[in-house]
Amino acid sequence: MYSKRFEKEAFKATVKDNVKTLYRKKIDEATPQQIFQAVSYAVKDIIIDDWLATQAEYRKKDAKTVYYMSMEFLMGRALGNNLINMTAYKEVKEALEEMNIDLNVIEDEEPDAALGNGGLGRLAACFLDSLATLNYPAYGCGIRYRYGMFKQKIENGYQVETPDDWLKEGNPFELRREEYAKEIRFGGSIRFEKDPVTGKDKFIQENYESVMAIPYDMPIVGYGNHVVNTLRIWDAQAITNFSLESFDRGDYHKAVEQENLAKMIVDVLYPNDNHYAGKELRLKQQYFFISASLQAMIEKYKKDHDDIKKLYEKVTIQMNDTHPTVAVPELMRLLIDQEGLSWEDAWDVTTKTCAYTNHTIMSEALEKWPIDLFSKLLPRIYQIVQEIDRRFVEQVRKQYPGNEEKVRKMAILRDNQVRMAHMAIIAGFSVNGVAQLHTEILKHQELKDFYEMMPEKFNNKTNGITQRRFLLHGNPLLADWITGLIGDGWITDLSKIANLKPYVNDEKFRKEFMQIKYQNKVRLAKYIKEHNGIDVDPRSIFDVQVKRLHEYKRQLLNILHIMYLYNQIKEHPEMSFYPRTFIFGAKAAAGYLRAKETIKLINSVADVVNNDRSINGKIKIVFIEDYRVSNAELLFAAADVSEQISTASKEASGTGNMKFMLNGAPTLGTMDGANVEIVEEVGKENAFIFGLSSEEVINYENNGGYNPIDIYFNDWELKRVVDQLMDGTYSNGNHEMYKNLYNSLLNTQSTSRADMYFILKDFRSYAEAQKRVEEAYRDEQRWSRMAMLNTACSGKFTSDRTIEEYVEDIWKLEKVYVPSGQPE
Ligand code: T68
Repeated sequence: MYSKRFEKEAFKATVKDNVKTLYRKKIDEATPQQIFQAVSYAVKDIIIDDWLATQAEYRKKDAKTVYYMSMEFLMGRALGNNLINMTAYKEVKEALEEMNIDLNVIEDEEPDAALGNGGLGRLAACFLDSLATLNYPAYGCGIRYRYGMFKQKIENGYQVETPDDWLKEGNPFELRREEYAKEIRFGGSIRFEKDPVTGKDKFIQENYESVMAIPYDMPIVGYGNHVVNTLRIWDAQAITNFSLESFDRGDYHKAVEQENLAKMIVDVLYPNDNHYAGKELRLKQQYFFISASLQAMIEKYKKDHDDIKKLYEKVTIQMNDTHPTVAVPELMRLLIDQEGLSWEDAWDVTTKTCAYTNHTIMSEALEKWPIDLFSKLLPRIYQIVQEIDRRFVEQVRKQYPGNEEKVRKMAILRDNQVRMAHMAIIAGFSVNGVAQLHTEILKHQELKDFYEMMPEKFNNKTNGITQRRFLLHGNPLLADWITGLIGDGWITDLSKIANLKPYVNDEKFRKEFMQIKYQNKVRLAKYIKEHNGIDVDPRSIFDVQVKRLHEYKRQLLNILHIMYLYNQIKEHPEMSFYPRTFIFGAKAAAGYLRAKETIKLINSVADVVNNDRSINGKIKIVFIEDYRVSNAELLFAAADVSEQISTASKEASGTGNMKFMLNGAPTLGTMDGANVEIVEEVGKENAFIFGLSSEEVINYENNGGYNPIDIYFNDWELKRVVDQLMDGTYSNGNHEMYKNLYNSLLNTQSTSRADMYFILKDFRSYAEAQKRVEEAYRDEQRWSRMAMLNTACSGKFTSDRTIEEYVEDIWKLEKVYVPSGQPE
């Protein structure tokens, strides 16, 4: 479709030209990084034509737009993905080959745009891909962090964080839009005045500090449809630019200080997933990008419409968790203070515009801002929150007379805190969970009172992932093979992948499928050799757990089980054991002690086991350093077993589970999050399910937990493993190294419950499930059928399906078709 502009000779000439103008070099003198830049600019040049055409068409059609507000967009690399979606990947690869340039090598020059922690941020990125591909007008709104998710180094087995200087070489795809800069105000005080003319109340913020928000736009290319949407991320800049004037007056330091204070807002992404820290700078970040995005949104709306009371007909704001929830009072502020609406009218607009997605039920992740901090930083916003709360409490009292318990549980302001989730639910017209099980738990446990009072708001939107990145780009061998069998319809309609099902019954096709898996394992083995110096056998079972390190995700269960297997093999060298390669990848939040100890444990066990020649390489353990979107693509493609072993009820959905399934790796997991729906699609005979159910877990929790001591004393093999945390086996005799982990399982000293995540409780059930994995793998016929069926049954888990559901039930958007923006 783009073949005209990607006509090889023309494209090659542009790349050469770009190398010349950017670097004053000939192509054969350019570094791979320089070639990456030159190629990217050539690609961007073509994208811009469609970008212009798309935005013009949206305006002409006056189409409703969704604003996806998110503190995180975990985009990964852009070049390969853009080429894929422009359906020009193969042509460009060939063109570059003719210049002796390997596109894969060039792609590796691009740093990941890691403006997110994990699932929540990556979901936002998949949603943008699907929105553009499905022809829906959409903006992603976020922050242009100067430093994204930290880079992880493993030194002596420990995680060491280093800054992610992702903009060092410049970002060829972004566009700075100085002309849309917005002023953002913090702090000060509010004076209140009657307008002499209208007699209305006026609120004047005084003695505030302000910064400028400057937008950078990134193109989001739809697949093969000429649509280019926008991810708008905001940079911060001091208002009084470091001026000569202040320099002359000797205010040099003050000027620099201001400059630095402003910049600090967007310096760094907070590296916690599923955890709330309550830092002032974080709230500043939230208000900063929300206020800027809403100001820009209203300005854009007013260009073509004069009735602000009908804003909701053209705009929906989707809040990705509670992080963007200041959007509620900020929209109220803009409508009342700037647009002159009454409270009632402003509330009507706001509550028809805002919708909220919940991503967790864990209490430690819920945002509850201290009122003190909140009201000082955002004085006018706090007044508005107070009024929202006052009116809501009035309503609760009316509906539940005499029931002050309800007020206590449901109010926004309580115990000196602003409870952001409550505000999001009260003001949002939609509240959704991210998998069926999660939504049911929200309705009947965590948010029970809200569900009873406003059941119509609650709905489920099971997460999804984009097959364009996680199959078409990440696993080209499998993608081509599938297209050869069933055509390429699956690329934009993943339900078509079910057409693989008939081929599952034919041994020839199953063999081919496994042959591709093998080649992907060879590709990963090469990566592991280069990065870890470890030899792994691609014929062994590749058992993979990659995700953020968190206690509830239970990487500890996985490694304890490996320690147990190792003990067994040592004790019974003759026992039959199918060789396994256990692969981990995970970043731990910098201040999360137990998580970091778990990384050290994995690496120490790896050291001992990988170097024990007596076990003949039956077990290998690999910790992939700096797990991120780009190397994730290799891992999903090469996995045999997908470890999804969270404590039931804790993982809201999971999305990695879907990426593994799509690439033909059966799930070894608990009945948690979207695992439940995966099993529903593929059949439980094609997965390995174990452990407590969510009801059982919740039951224990409501009754004060369970006692792991009984299990510990009654299962000597498990006891031995737990004791090995303390006896120096994996710490060169140091008895303290894993004491936090040991205590988390058994203790009693700490304030929290022992084994909060039911690791010992689920251990035997997990070990049995692992035995079933081994048995199944030994039977080649059976395994190949299971693996291929996982791919064939993954149709539901595309983010295209998820987005169509959001559009249908919440956003009510219309598709807009865009003619090619290419000049003829
Ligand atoms: C994840 N949440 C869920 N949070 O854990 C996962 N939190 O089950 C789900 O599939 C995914 O969201 C998408 O719905 C997160 O990733 C965070 O990263 C996060 C970040 C900051 C603060 C709190």
